[in-house]
Amino acid sequence: MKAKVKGMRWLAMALAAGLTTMMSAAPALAANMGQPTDGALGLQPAASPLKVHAIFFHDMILLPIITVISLFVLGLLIWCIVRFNRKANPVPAKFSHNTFVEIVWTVVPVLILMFIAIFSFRLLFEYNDTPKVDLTVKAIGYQWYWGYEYPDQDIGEITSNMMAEEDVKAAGLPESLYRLKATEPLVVPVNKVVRVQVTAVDVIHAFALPAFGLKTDAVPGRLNETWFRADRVGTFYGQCSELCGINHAFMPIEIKVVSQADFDAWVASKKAPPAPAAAAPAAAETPAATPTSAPAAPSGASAANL
Ligand SMILES: [Cu+2]
Repeated sequence: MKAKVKGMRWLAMALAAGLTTMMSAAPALAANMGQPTDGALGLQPAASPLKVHAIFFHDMILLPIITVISLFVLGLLIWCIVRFNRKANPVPAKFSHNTFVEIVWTVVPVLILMFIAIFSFRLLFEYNDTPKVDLTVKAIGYQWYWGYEYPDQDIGEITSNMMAEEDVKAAGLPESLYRLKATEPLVVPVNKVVRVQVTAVDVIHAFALPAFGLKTDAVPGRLNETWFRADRVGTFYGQCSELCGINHAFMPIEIKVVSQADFDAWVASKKAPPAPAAAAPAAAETPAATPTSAPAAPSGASAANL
């Protein structure tokens, strides 16, 4: 019997030690900013205030409560198994109610949930109350890619597909960016409040990016809204997070955070009508062709013959 108790104690200690090691190892492994890290534990590092607060809620509020409750229940189980098995307790007690215990196990969970709710609602309100907006972008989910619009900058929809595996390799990018790298990123300025209006055209998708704590459903016929303020320059990756069909895993979200000057330059480049820029070299190399083709234009027959 004593040996059994010793064994149980040893098991409990081993479990506690394992849990501590796992928790202390988590921050060291979760090093990659803006993308997943192989073998890491914990949430991706934060690059926006919402995510900082979401991590606080998870690490400082939920995780300790979950750990304490799990260990408490594990202890109760072990105690029951050891103390009240048939050999140790051949004559079981016959009572079936205990008012005090019943009140405790009703009131304590209510208090725990109320405590969690204080932090949970604070975070929910923060997600909901968008601060003064500096930039509005619209993200539209399609089967299976994203379209980005900048209504205030008069930039029409930019199609953002997944970058093919061979293109990721050809660009010299790490293999881990396959299925995260997009052909066109969503470009935003750093330290500016970006409002993202999220919708979809065909089925429900979800606009999600862990480093900014974003996860908003893209629902056809509805305009959802979320926001972020990227606190550093860099490239951040997310993925559609609503099972939306066969190519669900192939519609990444890439957000490129740049300085205001770089953003202005990018806006100017997107605004410039592409036709003249593309036509310029062609026009330069065919100056002779233009006069000859111009007189030919009225004569439909000769143009057709050519
Ligand atoms: Cu999707």
